[in-house]
Amino acid sequence: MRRPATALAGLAALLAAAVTALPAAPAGADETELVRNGTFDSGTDSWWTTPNVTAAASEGRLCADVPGGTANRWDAIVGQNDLALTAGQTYRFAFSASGTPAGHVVRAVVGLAVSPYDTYHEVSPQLSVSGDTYAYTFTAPADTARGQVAFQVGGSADPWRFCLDDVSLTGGAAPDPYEPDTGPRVRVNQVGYLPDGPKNATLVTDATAKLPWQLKNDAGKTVAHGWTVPRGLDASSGQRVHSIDFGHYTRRAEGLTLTADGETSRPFAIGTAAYRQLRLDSAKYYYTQRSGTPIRDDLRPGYGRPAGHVGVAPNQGDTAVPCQPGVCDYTLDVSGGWYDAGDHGKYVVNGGISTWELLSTYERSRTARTGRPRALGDGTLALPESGNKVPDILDEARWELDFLLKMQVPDGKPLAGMAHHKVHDEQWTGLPLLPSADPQRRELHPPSTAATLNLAATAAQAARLYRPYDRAFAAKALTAARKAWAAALAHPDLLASESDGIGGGTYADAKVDDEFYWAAAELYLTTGERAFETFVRNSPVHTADIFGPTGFDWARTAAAGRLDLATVPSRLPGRDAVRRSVVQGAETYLATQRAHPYGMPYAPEGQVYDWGSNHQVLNNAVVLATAYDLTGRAKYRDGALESMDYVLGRNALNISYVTGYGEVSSHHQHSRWYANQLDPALPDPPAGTLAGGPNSSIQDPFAQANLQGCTGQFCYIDDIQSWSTNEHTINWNAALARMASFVADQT
Ligand code: 9MR
Repeated sequence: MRRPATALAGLAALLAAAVTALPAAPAGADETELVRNGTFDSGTDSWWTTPNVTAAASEGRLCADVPGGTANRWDAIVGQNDLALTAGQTYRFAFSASGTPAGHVVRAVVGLAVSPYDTYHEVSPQLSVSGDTYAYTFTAPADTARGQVAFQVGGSADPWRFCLDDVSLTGGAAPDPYEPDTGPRVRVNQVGYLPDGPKNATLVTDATAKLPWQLKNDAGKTVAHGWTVPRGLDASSGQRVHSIDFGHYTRRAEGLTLTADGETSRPFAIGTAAYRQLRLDSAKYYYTQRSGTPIRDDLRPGYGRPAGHVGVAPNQGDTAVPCQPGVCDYTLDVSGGWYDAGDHGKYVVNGGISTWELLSTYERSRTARTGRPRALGDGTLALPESGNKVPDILDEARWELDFLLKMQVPDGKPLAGMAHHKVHDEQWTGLPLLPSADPQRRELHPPSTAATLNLAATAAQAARLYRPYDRAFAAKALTAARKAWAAALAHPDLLASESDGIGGGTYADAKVDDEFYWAAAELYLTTGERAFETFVRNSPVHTADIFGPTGFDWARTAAAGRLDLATVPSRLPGRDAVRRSVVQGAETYLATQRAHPYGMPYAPEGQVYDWGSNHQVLNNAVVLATAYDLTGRAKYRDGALESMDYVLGRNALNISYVTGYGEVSSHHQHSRWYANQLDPALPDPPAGTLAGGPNSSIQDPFAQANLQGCTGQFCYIDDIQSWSTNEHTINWNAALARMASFVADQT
């Protein structure tokens, strides 16, 4: 029997349909069948559909006529609600399905029928006309009486016919514990080592005595050999390991491998080409994150898509966005900018540090001895603006800067000069969802001091860097920066709310003395004015030890100011002490790295890895790289280079965290539009996309189901559902771009 049609479509229909009595079966009892009438022997009893789907029993199956012309998978659904699931219990989920004509995809989901619609397990097989049987096991991450199986069949331009049979969900299935496939026990930088750079690897072994190793060329001939160094138990992985140093071998080659303890590493190169490409790819990442413009397929083959959030239905933004109720009485055109990550949100806090790190990549190319300003110059990144005689890296950063300026509260309005903290959807949207297909209402969130200072800092930095190319823009940016600075001084404690996290991330930051310091530093470096100098020198942040284990990020921005004060020419009194403080910070990271058998300059207290730990590793490497720029001492350069090894494969999981780099690399990053894992018609993230990486707090249900009890480096899973370990973001990729550029400059 078909459930009576509800008025709402999409997610709302899931909610509306979740109103029948609870089943009597005890939650998660062994081998209990939870699905009612899964064989359709009593017609379509217990099953519901969205109003646009016509379903009926046909030859002992359920067959549904699915309309064409819907945008999202969840715009057409066949489902069953009120399934009781038990946290930690393993379930077997099985069904048979067919699709006519061939090639259609069903997104089969077990998850919550009610907000926040968490997905506990999902698959998206492509259906055949004759039909196939599918079976999976998964572990429920939470207790619920409001579980659901849903077969999402929307998103097709043309109508088609979907048939379903033998749907089953049974508890008590044999647990299927997640075991990462970590491949050979010899762990290397799968991308490569610089000919004259350090070359280190890690061997996982229980052997207590040193072991021989061989470096082999692509013909299998040994070209170098030596002995491992036993390192004992590694706290970051819980493994027993040895380290291998083959730095004395300096000949360029492809397809090298390292053999020890009967295992042979994944292949790698000694050379430089990959880093020149990584410099470009990590920066090209930003074009495909652009909002407010179509992504041109001729510039990014396979990635073309319509403009997102330009006021064209079903989008409700971003050309005239209202505030959250009660926050303001105006609308703003905040179109443009980059999407923050795999979501459709745009955040000034985080946009700021991301822009800074790209701009600082460019600025370093002009101030550092090994810098090469033309490497990211005009014509290097295949942008729509390429050929305009402005360095491409500045063109790309400008896309975000223009957005940041639009987020400033207009003159004459309350809090004029402050910046709205963020703009995003009213509710979280599901995956996959192209930006242009997002139907949610967009809202501006209250201005915050942190956002205002992010704007002040980056606009001030922009004012000095764009001046040779666009004087009018440089002047506009400086005016906005001064205005933001004055507004922040007048409202020094408008903090974004920790609880404002519906439909978008909070990016709440309770401590803004570091943002004040950073903004003052950028304003000083651009203007040389006494007031900013005084603010910088009087700030306790100026002399504080800011290079701790977890370094810097969107919330801890003091280093952005400190690194720029150390490297950008100025007459700052006491500048030598500033430079020394950066070198001291680098010494700390060097010490961490030397003690670390995986060569990481990152060892958080208790091995509690941060959200986005990969970029923490890279930002600590930025401090090492800057110490090299300041002193010319090789040990800092080598420390910075060795830090890349971890991110590119010398790690406990034997994975390169950069898409398309290394034999095995992350490619299922959480994203609404690089959602190939869920929809074969969509691409994986582009080459050069950094995954967030191990996160000990595993906040998402998928990671919780698979990684419970994980140690440090193991708290990662390359699955699109794991938003807390495997997202990609503009701030993380900025750290990669900054380091890729440094490494490429050492060639
Ligand atoms: O990277 C952010 C991390 O440091 C925070 O702890 C977390 C919770 O606020 O949010 C992360 O940022 C996410 C943002 O809020 C929304 N877009 C995706 C970001 C990466 O997951």
